[in-house]
Amino acid sequence: MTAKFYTPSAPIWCPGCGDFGVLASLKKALSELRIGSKDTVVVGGIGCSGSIHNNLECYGFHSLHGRLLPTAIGIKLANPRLTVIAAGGDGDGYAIGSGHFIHALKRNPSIVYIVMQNGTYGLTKGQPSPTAIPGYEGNVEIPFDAVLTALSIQGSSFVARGFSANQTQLTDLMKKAIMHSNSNKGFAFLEVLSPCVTYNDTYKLWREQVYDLNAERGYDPHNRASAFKRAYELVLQEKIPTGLIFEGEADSLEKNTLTSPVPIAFQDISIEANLPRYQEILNDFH
Ligand SMILES: Cc1ncc(C[n+]2csc(CCOP(=O)(O)OP(=O)(O)O)c2C)c(N)n1
Ligand code: SF4
Ligand SMILES: [Mg+2]
Repeated sequence: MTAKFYTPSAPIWCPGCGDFGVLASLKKALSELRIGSKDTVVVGGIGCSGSIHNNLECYGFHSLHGRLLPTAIGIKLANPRLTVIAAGGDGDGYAIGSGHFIHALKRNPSIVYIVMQNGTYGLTKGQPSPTAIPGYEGNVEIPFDAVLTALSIQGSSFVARGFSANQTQLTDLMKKAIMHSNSNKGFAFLEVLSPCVTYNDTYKLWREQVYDLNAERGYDPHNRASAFKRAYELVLQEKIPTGLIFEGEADSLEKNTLTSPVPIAFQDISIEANLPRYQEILNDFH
């Protein structure tokens, strides 16, 4: 594969798209944490949101639709020293990519996963996504709630939700998510309510519905059972819980699987250095 150096381009999003807010707080979080461009990889999904990495000065990878998580996990396992951020849409992550989402929560790789949730397939012009509300483009189904799902998976270690229109809270959540994964504590899942002004303008509705759980007296983000109970109560009241909803401890995928102290990316894989081992493998086939 060839490497290409380039200057970040201007976003292609419609004026007012929530994804601008996601990009702004991601840039702010990375710069406030002083994480260098050369140490960062952003893996984009397919969708309007999935072009976010084109606007950042760091390594970027445009994955296949719904396949950004296995791509990002592979990068992390090859070089755990990198800050690895997967970022895509709700269609990408909760429809075609839903199996990868569930298993990433279970395996707990130390990467950040940002989902720009807009209740629609923006890029393909406004079909209902799994998070679409009843009545949107003929949808009759109860929306998929990724936060409740993430809380219900026992291996999950970080679950948060922000709103692109609340930059202070979102930047704080991004920093917390990056610090969680960069401390090798596992998978930091951050859903961001990021309205699609062209096909599903939910700014007004979401401003009324968002509810900051961290502002609630006595809320304990370290207790999975009470976090689930409270988040579910709020959903039944047609509120959308935001903030750091849960942070717990579970062994990370790297801890459970990597055996060599030298990351794969730094190992000498030249034929000369490995000839005896290659010979041994070949002999096994004789
Ligand atoms: C395998 C495959 N199936 C379908 C598509 C068509 N497609 C492109 S983007 C997209 C959905 C995008 O929705 P979402 O992930 O929510 O991103 P948004 O545009 O809303 O940010 C679909 C179905 C595709 N590119 N590849
Ligand atoms: S179509 Fe929607 S999601 Fe896509 S750039 Fe425009 S406002 Fe954003
Ligand atoms: Mg979408």
